[in-house]
Amino acid sequence: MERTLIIAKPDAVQRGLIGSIISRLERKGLKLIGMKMATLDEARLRTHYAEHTEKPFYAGLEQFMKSSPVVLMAWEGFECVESIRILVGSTNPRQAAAGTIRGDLAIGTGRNLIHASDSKQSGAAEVANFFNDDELFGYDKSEYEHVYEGHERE
Ligand code: IDP
Ligand code: MG
Repeated sequence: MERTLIIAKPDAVQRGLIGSIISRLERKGLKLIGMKMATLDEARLRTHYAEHTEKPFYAGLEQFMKSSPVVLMAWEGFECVESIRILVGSTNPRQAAAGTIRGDLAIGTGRNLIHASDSKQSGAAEVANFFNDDELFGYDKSEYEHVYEGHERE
């Protein structure tokens, strides 16, 4: 099972779209294993967005990500990192496919509602960065036999 860190960004909180984001992932059949609200500070953002700190948009991105609380979530599922990136859509919401979260609900690249991990490795690392072990929940999901074949959930 892979893990993905999802951040409902300040625009999702301000626009009342937290529930829509959660619903999309729930409806896919994924398992929510951790969730909390937080205000992200500069140090956390610099670590999280380490690959972007030298880019021209970073200052604006950091300012925006600090502008109001966010909702942090850890999700788990079979090959879920790629599935979630597909559900989330392209970074530029104007180019994101209709039906995706960004394609349906956002316009600006710097206001694209949601962060989602981009690889199995970053998913594991990002979940570990934002959640302590006692904030993550392992539990049986009764619908799993209707979502997965047996070998996919081992
Ligand atoms: P991703 O969120 O789809 O993985 P990344 O390239 O990792 O996209 O960029 C991280 C975040 O930085 C984006 O989600 C977006 O908020 C912001 N960003 C990326 N490129 C631009 C840009 O060209 N202008 C403004 N913001 C950008
Ligand atoms: Mg990224």
